[in-house]
Amino acid sequence: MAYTLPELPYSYDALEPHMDARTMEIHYSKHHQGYLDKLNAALAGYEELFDKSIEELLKDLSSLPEQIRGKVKNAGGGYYHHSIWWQMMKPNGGGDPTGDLVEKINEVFGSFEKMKEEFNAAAGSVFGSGWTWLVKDKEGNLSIISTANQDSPISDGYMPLLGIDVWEHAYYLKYQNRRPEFIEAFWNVVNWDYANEIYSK
Ligand code: MN3
Repeated sequence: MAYTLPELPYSYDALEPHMDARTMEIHYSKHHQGYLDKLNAALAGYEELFDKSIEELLKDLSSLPEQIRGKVKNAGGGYYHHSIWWQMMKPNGGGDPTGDLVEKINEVFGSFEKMKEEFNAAAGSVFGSGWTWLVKDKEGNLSIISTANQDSPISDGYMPLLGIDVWEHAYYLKYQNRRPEFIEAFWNVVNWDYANEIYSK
């Protein structure tokens, strides 16, 4: 069984005006689909790997045959990151953090505002293509990290609670070169329920 494209949890225009419908459509139906197709193609001849989840593959890249390791890292990372990113956003999202996460954010960063500043600065300074994440480590601590290309935080033992795709394809149609505006807009659609759910695991 090959990997499949998870359903988008809302319509293409559901995150307007922050995330525009045209970008959402292309991002999901072309880019996410493209990573999926490349991942499935890379695993041709290694069908036994379809028994594992994409998380399992990314958490243990070194166990993969060398011929496909790079492809799984890139295409598999892209497939996985978009699958979780759609869930990290929701219509009428945003606002302040909720649940147990509030206390942890205050403890680690001082306040939500401080956390946001650090996140925005990190996302704004990613050079080239990549992502910025709020992650939880194995001890349950939070930090903000950036990853290049589709390198995955889960390959380094982190669980992503929130993240932002700062590849140009994520914002160029609406925001052109104004990445900081796109990053700011993200906070209006953040799905804190998702972040809390992962944090509590
Ligand atoms: Mn993308």
